[in-house]
Amino acid sequence: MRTYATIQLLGFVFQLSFPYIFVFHQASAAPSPIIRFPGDVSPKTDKELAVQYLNKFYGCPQEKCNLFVLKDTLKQMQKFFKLPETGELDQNTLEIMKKPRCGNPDVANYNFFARKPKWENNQITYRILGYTPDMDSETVDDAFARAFKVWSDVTPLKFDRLSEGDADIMINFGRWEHGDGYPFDGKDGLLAHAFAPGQGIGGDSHFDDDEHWTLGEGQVVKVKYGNADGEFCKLPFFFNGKEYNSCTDSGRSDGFLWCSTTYNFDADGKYGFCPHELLFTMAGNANGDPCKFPFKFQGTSYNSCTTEGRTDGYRWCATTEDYDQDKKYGFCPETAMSTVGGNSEGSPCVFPFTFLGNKYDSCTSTGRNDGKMWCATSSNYDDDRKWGFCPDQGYSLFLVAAHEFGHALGLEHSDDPGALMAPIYTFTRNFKLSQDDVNGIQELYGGSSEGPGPGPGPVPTLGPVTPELCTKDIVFDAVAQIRGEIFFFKDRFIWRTVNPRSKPTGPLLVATFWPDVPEKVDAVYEDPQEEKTVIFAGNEYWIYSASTLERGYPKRLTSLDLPPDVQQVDAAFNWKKNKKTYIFAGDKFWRYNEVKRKMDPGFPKLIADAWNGVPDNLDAVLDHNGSGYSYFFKDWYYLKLEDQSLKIVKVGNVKNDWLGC
Ligand SMILES: [Ca+2]
Ligand SMILES: [Ca+2]
Ligand SMILES: [Ca+2]
Ligand SMILES: [Zn+2]
Ligand SMILES: [Zn+2]
Repeated sequence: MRTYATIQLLGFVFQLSFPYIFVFHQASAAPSPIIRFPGDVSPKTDKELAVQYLNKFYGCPQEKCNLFVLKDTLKQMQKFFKLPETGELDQNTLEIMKKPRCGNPDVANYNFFARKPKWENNQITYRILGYTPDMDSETVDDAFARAFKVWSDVTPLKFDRLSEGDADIMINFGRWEHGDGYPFDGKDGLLAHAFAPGQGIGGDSHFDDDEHWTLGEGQVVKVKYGNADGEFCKLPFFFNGKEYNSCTDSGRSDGFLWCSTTYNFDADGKYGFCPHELLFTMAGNANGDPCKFPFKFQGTSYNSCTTEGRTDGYRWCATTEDYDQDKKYGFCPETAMSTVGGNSEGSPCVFPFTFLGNKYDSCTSTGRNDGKMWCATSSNYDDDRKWGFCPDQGYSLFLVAAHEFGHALGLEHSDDPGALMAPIYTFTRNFKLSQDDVNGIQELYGGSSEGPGPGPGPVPTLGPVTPELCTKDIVFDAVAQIRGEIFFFKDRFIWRTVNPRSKPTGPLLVATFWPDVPEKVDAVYEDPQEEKTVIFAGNEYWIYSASTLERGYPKRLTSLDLPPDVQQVDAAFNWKKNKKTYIFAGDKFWRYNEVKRKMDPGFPKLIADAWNGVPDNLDAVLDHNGSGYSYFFKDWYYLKLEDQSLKIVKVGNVKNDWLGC
């Protein structure tokens, strides 16, 4: 049995010359049937999903919430999300209904918010009752503290953390029905919910522990021991000529998982061990001592962490050989390969595993119709039927908590897609509270006493304001026709329309469809060969099939044969006339052959030499399908070019002709 002391001793020995034999089992190429996984919520029909959604978030009465009768509720939902108000369950509407979101309703005066409740005192207390095993407790504490600070920065509110007794805002994690009659739903779907200010359950905030809680960009792993105790794994990291995306036992013979805390282990040598029950446990009553295997519990011997004896599904172990006698225990930390959801309560993946007779050496989406990656948690799924989802980017506990605390302070959902209080979860790297959120919270509690005082001149805005069409000229970052619809891009937002003569609907967030691209894009076009969306931002580009990012992207502009001094492009479009893609930057342009997947020779050329009267430094270019015209956008105006004659037939105002203002 390994103990704390031997781990420390072994910790510095890396056997770099360990020989490796990699065996890849190739799963059979035959298509696999879609199966029903035990413990998985059964795949609902679109109609069932919609009825449930409208009931839960729009107050559509349970028995009478029939889509044929209640078109109006659907229209209300479509209005809230800036979708065309068709009253039909169309693809755009379903796509939004399937997004991960907050469990609170979107319509006021329903369920949680009967009046306009607020806390009477500016001194508000909170208490963290439970922790997720996904991250260490300091990281969780810090995420909650930062989430409260989002609100105290713009109001006179002060938040004090209590470690015992009753606090105004009691914070906890839970699964499914967790004691308040508003059950969670397994991985994804509902992420969290919170109650409006008030006595008892008022202000309390609950987080679904079937989610993979992170800071939004993959597993957060704080290492133990090694020479970087307490630092975070740097994923991916580089070791012995290879990149690692998770903790590894490479270079070790004892099976302990480790990671580098800087990108280059070979150069820096900074490392620590990844959480493991043989290193430490969490909470419980054993001061974090490691598990002791085997241990005895109610007469049975256990060789791994177990959920026996608990109803909440958390994995635990004894920290002495005999639990029955010593009663010492702790909870098992998530390990590098811990699963999420499923029916294994976070047990790690077991590789290789057998599924429908095939062997798998890594996570797979085989057998599912939702594309989610999963693994078995025993060596044979067919016999044991134990499984879980593989860790992904996860949800940012900070962002979700900041949203929930907004409810706990009295805010309802906002229909401003740029607001923190919008109901759908969207990851953003550089979070800023939007002006809509600031206005909402200051209406309840007033401004920050430390903020800029009243003085002459306009009231300064504190957060980003979601742009509105028609109020003033918008210079678009990109315009593109994608799957038949015209999309207008501006910062984090898009507007879209099928008919170029009608007012586009929106705004929606770019991240709703293309979650990985930066908050400002430079150019977008659709590759007509494979109906893929190509998005440029800075010196990189992304390729999507529908909303799925192609493997290996983003890539550098140089991999499109653009010269390295092109750090950004202005516009790109695929010209229907010759099916070639044109990429514009400054006063030059290039022509890309989509079939040969390379740049045509003889480019760049000067825009002034080839495009009759088209200006340099364009904003966007669009070829409107089948119309025989291409459109060049520059500032507030656009040029309409006849494809055949290459003549500019019109110079028009973007606002009047495209935005229906
Ligand atoms: Ca409370
Ligand atoms: Ca959920
Ligand atoms: Ca542009
Ligand atoms: Zn919410
Ligand atoms: Zn709850």
